[in-house]
Amino acid sequence: MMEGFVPWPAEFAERYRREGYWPGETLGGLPRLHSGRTALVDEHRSWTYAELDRDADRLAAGLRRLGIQAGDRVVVQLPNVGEFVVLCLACYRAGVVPVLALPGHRRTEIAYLCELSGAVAYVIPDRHGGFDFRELARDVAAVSPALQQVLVLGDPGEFTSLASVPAEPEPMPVPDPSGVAMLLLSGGTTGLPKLIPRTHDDYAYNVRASADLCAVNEDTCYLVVLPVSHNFAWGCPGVLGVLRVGGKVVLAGNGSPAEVFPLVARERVSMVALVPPLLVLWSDARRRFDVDLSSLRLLQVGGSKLAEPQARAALDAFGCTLQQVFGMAEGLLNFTRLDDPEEEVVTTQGRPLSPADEVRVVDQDGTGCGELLTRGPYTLRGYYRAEDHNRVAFTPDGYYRTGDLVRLTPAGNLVVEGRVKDQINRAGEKIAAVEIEGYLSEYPSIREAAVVGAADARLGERICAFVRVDGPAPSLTEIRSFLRSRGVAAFKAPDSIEVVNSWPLTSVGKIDKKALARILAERPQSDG
Ligand code: J2J
Repeated sequence: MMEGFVPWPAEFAERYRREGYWPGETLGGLPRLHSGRTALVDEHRSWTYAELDRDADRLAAGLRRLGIQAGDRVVVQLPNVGEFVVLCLACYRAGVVPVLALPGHRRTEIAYLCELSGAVAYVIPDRHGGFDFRELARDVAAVSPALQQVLVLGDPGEFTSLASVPAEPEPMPVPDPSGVAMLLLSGGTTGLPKLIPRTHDDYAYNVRASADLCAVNEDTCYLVVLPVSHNFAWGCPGVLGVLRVGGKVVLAGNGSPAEVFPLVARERVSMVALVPPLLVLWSDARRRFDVDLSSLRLLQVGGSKLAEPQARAALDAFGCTLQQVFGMAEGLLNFTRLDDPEEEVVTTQGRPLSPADEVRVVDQDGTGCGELLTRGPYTLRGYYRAEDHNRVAFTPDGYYRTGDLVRLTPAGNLVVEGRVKDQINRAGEKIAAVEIEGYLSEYPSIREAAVVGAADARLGERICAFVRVDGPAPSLTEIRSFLRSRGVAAFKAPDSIEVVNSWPLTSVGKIDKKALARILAERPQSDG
């Protein structure tokens, strides 16, 4: 068993097997069927199922030949390209454990992921979004002693070309289904993101049950506009759920209506996962584009709270089924059902996917609203190599403390009312406030910083940094370039800065972030 992984207690694992949640499926086995059909389309090319299967086998063999062994970790930072899918399948087949980073991550995040995971390889595109990832890889390699290989999609420079890796397929032992298949990134609340171990057993169930719930079948054409490495797009049911049953996956570089609507029409896309800001953009744009979107059957939306008027506007604009998804890379997924009454769909975030999901709402003040705790057949029992953090993130009986405040409707659906975790949810992107506070406090003229989320009509929340300064107050541009120079992902940069002379304090003398949030809330809302 992988060191640093917290398994389910034996009695739970036995029960999940006995009750059929964990039949012993592994993730690499998924697309071995359906051979002549188109499996995958990206901006540059397409793969049939047979081609995807063969490419995954060849790459799995090639990874082995490079000396990357079962159980080794590989940090994967690729954009929405077909090679991401091939690589993950190859890793699953070889028992190699991909660590799914986001394209926006930079030196600070990637070096940390390499160190924490002990990665032996790092996979990047040559350039993407105007950024040269080989420069990033040089910086990362310089501080990551365990890293032996950098594999590059495109022009490799001094590194190894990903295209040169595939080798003649060889028989390989099927990985243990109860072993770790991959490491996903958490939103993080206490600093840099934690790593979430997902086993073959648990994730295969996550994928299969989500696909069943969403009635995915071989006629499904699933469009990916969110980062494909995000749990929502990858496995809920996402790419893996669609490939499992012989549907088609279309990978798009971004979600802008001008680029994506014609693609929906051309490929006859039937299903897509969106975050609320994208759903709003799509709804607003719907009437401006004379494009045939009649193939759309299911719009999934999740990642941050969808406001009821926005849900109604989407129903008006598209006239297809809308589904709210309240999920987390840690595991638990809540979905509104395809046949739920419209009222539940527009006002709630759905209910747990599995009959084996155990949820508790810790209502301390009798208001009906409290922190959501959960455990189940696809919810982690501990973050990877995070013993201290695990003591606070889980109850002694193994429930994960989600940090989300929820209430239950009479119909049994959950409504997300807020959160207790010190995190900002910017357009579905999660950022730990303390992480940004740490960077800001290193800025020469900043003495102290407190970062809070401010309501934003477009993003849901934007990042507002309150600072106490010694000398001239930094501008937003200065802060952005400071963070860039520290190798921090651009999506973590504050959207606004507020200079204060003193802090509102709580009764125990800490900075009162609720009071700071109230200051922002009392102002007229920006429309972004
Ligand atoms: C309010 N808050 C939500 C929702 C997530 C599907 C969908 C989303 C994610 C995801 C995911 C929310 N309304 N509908 O992995 O498979 C907030 C909660 C939650 C956190 C998890 C999936 N949907 N959230 O967003 O790991 O605070 O996963 O705990 O990125 O996002 O974030 P993440």
